[in-house]
Amino acid sequence: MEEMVKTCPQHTCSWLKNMFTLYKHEEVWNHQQFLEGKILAQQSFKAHPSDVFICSFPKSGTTWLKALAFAIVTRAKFDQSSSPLLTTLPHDCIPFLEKDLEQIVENHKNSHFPPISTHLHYNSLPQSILASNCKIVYIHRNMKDVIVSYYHFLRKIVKLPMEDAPFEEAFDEFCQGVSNYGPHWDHILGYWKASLERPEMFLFLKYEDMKTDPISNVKRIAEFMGYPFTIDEEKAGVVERIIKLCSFESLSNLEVNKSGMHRVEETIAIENRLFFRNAKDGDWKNYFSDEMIEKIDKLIDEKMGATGLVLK
Ligand code: PAP
Repeated sequence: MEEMVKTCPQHTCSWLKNMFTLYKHEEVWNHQQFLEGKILAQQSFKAHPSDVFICSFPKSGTTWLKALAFAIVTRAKFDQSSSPLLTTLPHDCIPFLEKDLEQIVENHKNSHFPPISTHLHYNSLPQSILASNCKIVYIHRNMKDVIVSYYHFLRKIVKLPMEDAPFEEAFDEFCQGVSNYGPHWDHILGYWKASLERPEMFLFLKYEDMKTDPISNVKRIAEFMGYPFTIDEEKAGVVERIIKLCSFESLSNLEVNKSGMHRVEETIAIENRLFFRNAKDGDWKNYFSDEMIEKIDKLIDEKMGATGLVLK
């Protein structure tokens, strides 16, 4: 597998002092470990019709959506004082297709636990997911904030201060489609087009909308996943409690998310705190020059204009 990956076109990110290399496969750029995970999943993953996939481009709200999905699905078992979310990073509560195949097989055998997350493009999903008509919850976020979030996440992983990691270069690279799971727009377009063809399979969520109206969005997620809230639950404030438990303020202040580590593979671990930065909408305004705004708005119009999806 490693040999195969090494034959793919490569790009080494100079803005990260050449400490991060991406490989292009099926028109998508990936870090080696995610590409290997993709190929393994494509070769061996067998979906169950009851699986629900949480799909996203990196830095689009995955951690939040995973926490919400976990809290929704497990609410009969745990409340806000006993939830594993209090002691476990959301990424470790819901398996990731490109990494946790063994755990997913165990979950299939032992229990009914539908959510599985992935960053794979729609066209790269293992065939059995589509053949089984699995439900897909897709979250997307405006491209400008995704770029800023991605920039900080990677530079912190390789431990570079901002002055040593030129944002302009990171921006240009992203706009060329070269980022982990990039191009960003192809990710969104793939799911968007599929959702037009098979609307019953998809729930499309926007990070910014979830922030402005969490209650109706959380109800939509629960309903779509097959775990609708009862009227009694709604009256008892269960929806609000789940929103509070999974909020950025609550999760980012938990000890596990301040000091714990997330194992990505045997030899690589990421600090949990890197998944929680500031969760601000429009933080890009602190980073983009006028020229960058012009360039990216043009790119968004070019790539996404016809969809009606507002991503600026
Ligand atoms: P991932 O792809 O590495 O899992 P993902 O969770 O999709 O990352 O995105 C991380 C962003 O979500 C961060 O945004 P920022 O860099 O602009 O701050 C992170 O702060 C934000 N985030 C994490 N948890 C939450 C939450 N509970 N509510 C809202 N936003 C959150």
